[in-house]
Amino acid sequence: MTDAPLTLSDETSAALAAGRPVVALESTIITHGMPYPQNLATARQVEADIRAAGAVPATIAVMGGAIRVGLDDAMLDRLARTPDALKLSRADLAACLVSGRTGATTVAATMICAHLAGIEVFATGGIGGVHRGAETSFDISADLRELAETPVTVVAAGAKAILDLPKTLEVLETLGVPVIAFGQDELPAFWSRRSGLPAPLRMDSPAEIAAAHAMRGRLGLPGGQLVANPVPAADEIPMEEIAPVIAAALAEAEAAGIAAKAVTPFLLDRMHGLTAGRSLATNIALVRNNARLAAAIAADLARLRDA
Ligand code: PSU
Ligand code: MN
Repeated sequence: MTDAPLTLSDETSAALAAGRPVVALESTIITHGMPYPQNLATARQVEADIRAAGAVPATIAVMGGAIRVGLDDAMLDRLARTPDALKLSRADLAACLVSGRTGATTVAATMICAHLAGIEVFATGGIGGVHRGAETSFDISADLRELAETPVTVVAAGAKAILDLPKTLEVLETLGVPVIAFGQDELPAFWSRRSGLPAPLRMDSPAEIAAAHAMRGRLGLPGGQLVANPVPAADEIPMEEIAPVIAAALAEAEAAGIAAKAVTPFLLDRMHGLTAGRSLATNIALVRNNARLAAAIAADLARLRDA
């Protein structure tokens, strides 16, 4: 039992009580990752994708002094139109709750809230990681340490290619986080299926990922798993095409002196602008693809618990 200020939707609490599959979803992608109205349409679509795959979606956000797990459509709509929502990571969660303000949870904060609610699988777009130039900026996302600490399996399309991917893999290895490419040997790179980097682990079925999640629990290992699911081929932007756009967005961020929490939202927004929306379409497709895989993993975890 937890004493945390958690408010579960009826649908979420019924599913958890019955041991049915539930997939957590983050909200920073809604408030800081995509423009309105595509953010709202995507949030609704992703929830529908999870339902169609036989699981219950639970989008997580902080509203009115409580962690809401499972937002109804009116809450989703309100959140999508709250441009000044706080971006919450582990460091900000308690402060936002006591302030009563609206906060959107990043990967790190969503993992914490999902775990409090008893949800073991979470779908997002791409996790935060080690930023390029981290050797001087020290900008390393709190998402990485959270993966080492909180036992939730996170399905992403790899780390965002705006990051330093080799350094991100090194930090994940140091932290003991399993990085599992789904169905291929190479680490996917968000908008692109390929990164040129071998993934540390590969699995080809949701059942195997669920079994590995359960085995970590049996071993008493803290922390989660990162599942790196390649964007569907029809929706990808190959690395050769996206690399110069990333370079341009990074140069703009540098010239504008963007730092800390603002970096990732700024870069995503500029990528969308510089590609005339193509990177946004790819982002939407990969989140949907991750939601479907997460639903399958959650279903396999539920079957394991029944066995
Ligand atoms: N994936 C997306 N869009 C996003 C994010 C992930 O497709 O906006 C968000 C996640 O909430 C992730 C955050 O936790 O970006 C990383 O931010 P930072 O680099 O500041 O830790
Ligand atoms: Mn950062």
